[in-house]
Amino acid sequence: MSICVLSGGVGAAKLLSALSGVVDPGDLVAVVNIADDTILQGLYVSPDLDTVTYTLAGEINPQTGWGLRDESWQAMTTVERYGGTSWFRLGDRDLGTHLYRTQRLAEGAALSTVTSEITRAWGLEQTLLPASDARVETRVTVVDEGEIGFQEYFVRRRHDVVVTDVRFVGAETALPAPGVVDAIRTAERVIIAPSNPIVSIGPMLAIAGLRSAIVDRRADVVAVSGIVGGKALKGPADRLMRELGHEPTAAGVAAIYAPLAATIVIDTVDAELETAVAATGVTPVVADTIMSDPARSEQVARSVLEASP
Ligand code: FO1
Repeated sequence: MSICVLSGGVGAAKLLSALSGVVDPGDLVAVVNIADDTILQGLYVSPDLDTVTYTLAGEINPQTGWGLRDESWQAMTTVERYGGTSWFRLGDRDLGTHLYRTQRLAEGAALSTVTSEITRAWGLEQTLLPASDARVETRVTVVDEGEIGFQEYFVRRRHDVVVTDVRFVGAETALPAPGVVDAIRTAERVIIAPSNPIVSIGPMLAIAGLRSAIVDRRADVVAVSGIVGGKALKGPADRLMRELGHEPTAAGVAAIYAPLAATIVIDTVDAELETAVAATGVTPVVADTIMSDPARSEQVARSVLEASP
C-alpha cells in the first residue's frame, strides 16, 4: 500500500526523506508542485521537483536547501561577465539537470516522463509525479509594482514585498499528470506536507481533477502545519497568509485545508490552538514537527503516519 504526499520544496523533501526511513521508500509517491517552474538562461528549471530529487538522493546542498552539494559556479561567472541574468543562480552541477530536462521537453517528452528519467538516474526508489504535465505558473501581484513571476517575487525581491494577490495561470485547464489521481485514489494515506499552503500546495489544489481526488479521500488526508508558533518554518508563508486574509497560525492552515483533510498535525508549541483548530472541522494531533536532525525527523514521520484515524 502506498503513501501519497502532496509536496512543495524543502519542507516536503525533509518529510519524504524522514518517511523513507520508516516505510519502504518504494511505497512513497510524491505529487510535486510545478508552479514555481521558470525559464532562465533559456532553460526549464523545476525547483521543487529538483529539491525533492536531490534531497532523496542525498545530494542536496545543505547550505541552501536547493541545488546540489559540492557545487561550483563557473557558468554563472561567465553569464555575469556578459551582464546576463544572475539573480537566479544555477550551479555547474545543477545545470546538467536543466540542460537535460529542457532538451527532453523540446523533443516532446512530457514533464512526468522526464521526471521519471531523472529520478531513476539518481537511483530514487520513491516515485515523483509532477502535479501536471501542463504548464501552471504562479503569478504574484505586488504593491506598487503589479504582477510578477513567482521567482521574481521569491528570489529577486527576496519575498520582501507586500503581496495583494496570487494566481495560478493555466491551472483552470491543466489536468493532473498521469498517475496522480490514481496515486491519490489508491494510497493508504494521503499527506499534505508542511509546505506553503498558498504558493506550494495552493497551485496543485487549483487543478480541479487533483483537488477533487483529494476531497474524495478527505477522511484519510493528514495535513502537517508548516506554521509553528505563528511563523513559517521556512519562507514567506506566514506573511503571505496574513496579507491574503488568512490567520497566520496552525488554525489558519487548518481553515485552508478543512475541505480536504480530516486531520492536521500541529506542533507542540501550538498546543493551545487545539480548540481553534478543531473549530475549523479538522481534528488536531499535537506532535513535534521540527525536523532539525535525523532522529527528530524520524519521530515526526512516525507521528504523521500515526495521526490518521
Ligand atoms: N533560491 C534562491 O534564493 N536563489 C537562487 O539563486 C536560487 C536558484 C535556484 C536554482 C535551482 C533550483 O532548483 C532552485 C533555486 N532556488 C534559488 C530555490 C527556489 O527558487 C525556491 O526556494 C523555490 O522555488 C521555493 O520553493
